[in-house]
Amino acid sequence: MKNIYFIGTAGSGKSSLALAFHEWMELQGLDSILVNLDPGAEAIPYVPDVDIRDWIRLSEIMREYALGPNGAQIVCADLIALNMKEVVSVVEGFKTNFVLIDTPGQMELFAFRQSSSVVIESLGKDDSFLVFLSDPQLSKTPEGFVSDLMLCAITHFRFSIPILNVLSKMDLLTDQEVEAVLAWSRDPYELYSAIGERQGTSQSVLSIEILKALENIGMYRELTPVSAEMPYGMEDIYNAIQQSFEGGEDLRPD
Ligand SMILES: Nc1nc2c(ncn2[C@@H]2O[C@H](COP(=O)(O)OP(=O)(O)O)[C@@H](O)[C@H]2O)c(=O)[nH]1
Ligand SMILES: [Mg+2]
Repeated sequence: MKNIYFIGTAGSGKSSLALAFHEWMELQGLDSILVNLDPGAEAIPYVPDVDIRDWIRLSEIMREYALGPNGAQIVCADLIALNMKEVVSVVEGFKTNFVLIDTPGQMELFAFRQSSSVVIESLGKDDSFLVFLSDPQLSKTPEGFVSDLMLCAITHFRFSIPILNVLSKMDLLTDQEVEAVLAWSRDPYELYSAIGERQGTSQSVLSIEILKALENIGMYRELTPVSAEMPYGMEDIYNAIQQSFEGGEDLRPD
């Protein structure tokens, strides 16, 4: 069983991409299940096979603990860990090869809470893979691109499991914008010069210094453009997962 986590900022397209990838896998004859880990999810674009809301619901926690939505989200994030034993036994009951995990809306609830380590350990850390979604509205400017690269690096640092950084919703950008973002991701000097064009601001100086640090720690990698809407890039996600687990061997039926 391989666990694929979809993680990114609120609205970056996690739920949509998890569904699009599930549908693509189905077409390839690959079995997978969809797991919703967001206790506060109100509208999900799919019917989850396993749903954390069967154990924990944001609205109920707000009532029970007399908390607002933000405080309740944090209590929920921590409660997920307490219920993981049961969640894992339900997931394992599916006897599937791929578990696609849609993480909570706000990425800090997953990336920055200790309970997410419990989630990952419970489902099996060695069999885990992260798909980090960069939001195109952020990544289309050079400084936004650096910020997204940092978020991805922080996520990688937190979990130390293999990670693929995708440019989500690429259909929302023009061809030129996609090309520019991909060029920055391929070649740091392209990004240096894009930032250089906005020279003089303290923000651009900071971006360059951060970029150098990211390069030094090996977090500078090519972005994979994807779109749940089109759909586009699903095969690239699959290949990255395969490469990470099997050294590239394809598990698809002939
Ligand atoms: N154009 C476009 N819109 C998308 C795509 N993926 C998601 N969206 C939209 O972006 C919004 C947020 O998507 P969602 O999957 O709920 O994001 P999440 O909060 O990260 O789970 C929704 O309105 C989606 O319809 C995509 O590939 N292309
Ligand atoms: Mg979602």
